[in-house]
Amino acid sequence: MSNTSNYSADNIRALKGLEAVRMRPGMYVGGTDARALHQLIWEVLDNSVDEALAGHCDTINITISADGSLSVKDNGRGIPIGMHKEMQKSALEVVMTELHAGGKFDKNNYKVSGGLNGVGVSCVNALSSAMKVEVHREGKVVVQEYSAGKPLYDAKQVGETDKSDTGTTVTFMPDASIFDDTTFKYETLSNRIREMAFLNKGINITLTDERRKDADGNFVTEQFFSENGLVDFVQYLDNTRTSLIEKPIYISSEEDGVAMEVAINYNTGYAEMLQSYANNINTYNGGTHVSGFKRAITHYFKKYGEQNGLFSKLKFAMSGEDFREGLTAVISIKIPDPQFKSQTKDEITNSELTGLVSNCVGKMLQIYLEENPKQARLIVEKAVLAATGRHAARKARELVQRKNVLTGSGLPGKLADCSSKDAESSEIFLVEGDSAGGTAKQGRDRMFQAILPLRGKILNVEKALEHKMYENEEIKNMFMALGVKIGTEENDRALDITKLRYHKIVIMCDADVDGSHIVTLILTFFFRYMRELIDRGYIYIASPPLYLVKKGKQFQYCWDDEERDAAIQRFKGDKENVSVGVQRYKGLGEMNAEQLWETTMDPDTRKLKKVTVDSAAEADRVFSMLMGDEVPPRRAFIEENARYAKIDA
Ligand code: 0RA
Repeated sequence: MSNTSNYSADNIRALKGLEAVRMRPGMYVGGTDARALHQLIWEVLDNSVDEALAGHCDTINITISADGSLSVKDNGRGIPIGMHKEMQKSALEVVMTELHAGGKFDKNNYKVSGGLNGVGVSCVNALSSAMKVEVHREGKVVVQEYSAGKPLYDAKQVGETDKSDTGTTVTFMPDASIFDDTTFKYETLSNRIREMAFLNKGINITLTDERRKDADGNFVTEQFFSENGLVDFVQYLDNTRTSLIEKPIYISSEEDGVAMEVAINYNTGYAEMLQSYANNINTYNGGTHVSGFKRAITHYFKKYGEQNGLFSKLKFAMSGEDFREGLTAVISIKIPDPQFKSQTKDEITNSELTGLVSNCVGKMLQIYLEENPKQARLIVEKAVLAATGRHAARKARELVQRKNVLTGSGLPGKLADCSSKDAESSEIFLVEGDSAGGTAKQGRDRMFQAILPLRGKILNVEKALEHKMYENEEIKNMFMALGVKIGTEENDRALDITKLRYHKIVIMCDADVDGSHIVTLILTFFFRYMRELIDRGYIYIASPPLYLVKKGKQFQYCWDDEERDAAIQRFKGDKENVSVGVQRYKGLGEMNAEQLWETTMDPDTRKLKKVTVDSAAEADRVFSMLMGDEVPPRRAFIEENARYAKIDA
């Protein structure tokens, strides 16, 4: 398969296309940050998953190599290797280097899985300092390599193989001159791969990290496979909670070319966990499919309750959300022509979905309710409790929020506010303990830094009824200080942050077990009740240093053991008998005001960790596990992670 050597117009056009991708990565993968970097993997993985969904592939292996490159290997049909007549080069090269070449090889099935942008493997190629593709097909092994998207040589046959051995392996090294950081994060990969395995049952996916070895000296590796798809998914999401019903309710249908699957579980907790997907993309803000689902749930459970007199003692109307307390559900639709509200694809708008999902879920629910009266009653009785709780919470909340208005400034007495009234440039430190709070007040820059000391452990909102929250002093103080309101007449869960007083909310706790527990309690509160603050990137965790290394008048703060050892080494130099002092900070209280400012509060030198959520499903599971009732999974998790592994801070 030789190429025409004269440089054709096509070649020049292809190169121009790839150059455009390199010039504006934002337009193609949404930027150059960690999220954009991982977007590259999803692009490559999606091609293999599509091959599996078309029924040609059942195994996908993903490997992070020791050098930091990534490879995705599948046993699909292999990318076509013949000559592309029009383009005068191999079809393989066309797929790998032409923007949007995917469509030119119509695979007779719509592309369902979706890297955020569906930009194709050529985009990943353009953004990689090195890429290699190896195809097994028609008894041949064919390879081609690229740099910044440009082929280093024509696709060439390097060997033979059995005709039945087919597949594609794509290996790439993200371009360090484009991305801020080219380190792939294992947790990000494993969370998304797990999700993909649940959403597309029957595919064997393995993830291997050759950068790390386990205790036995083997590379860290995980296998993902789901036999029952969404049913497995909701059970996984709920495995740290106590189930209310015996087994999940499962619904699937295919109508007008739209495939729909829903799994529903109820647990004894208070959180609503509704995950929705369109073509394997997490529609974080829901959309028409979610509206249809909610409509059916409200309508049929309400009808059942009415018909069976289960609301007879209730003095107020049931609301839709009452039927979703303790609900864990996953909705997945696959649709040929998805329409999304925006570039970020977090909301689907195809109007036909509402009726479609609502009808189908409704039909199945009717059957379920008829056949499972015991479970039906449990669910509706739980909803009645939820309604009662909602009313108690509303009263408690209104009391607190009214009082705020009455007490003049509406600010808690413990708050040392900053003088600036500009929320965007203002920060508030939520500080563990009155004494550290005092030090922080002395050390801060009062122009833009406010301090709110919190006493002891705040309420665990994962286990408490909502109204308890509004009776908790520390939580009340946080509400007042932040200027955030929950609940309107129509919607008890609505969050009003238009009067938010600070755009940086920094949790500052001791670097010990109690301190991490308090951080987790505060994060649970934000995650469950003020999620928008996390999503907007307003929540941070302060990181005080762990050590102070001293020699005479020289000193250095260190944030981990490695840094400490390096500092000791540096102070010692090549002399033997030098005494170097090491102080381990157990709490914020061991620092004076100046030290606390220097190390932890000064914007020029501090190390703040921004709290972000990669995967809402995973975060939900972690919070329910860390803060919920069941002890064994929590113990296992803490032993495994010992830190906030799942919270990308
Ligand atoms: C174009 C056409 C065909 C398969 C593929 C592309 C394909 C692409 C990738 C990317 C990763 N793994 C892949 N597997 C297949 C269809 C070829 C045919 O009709 O046999």
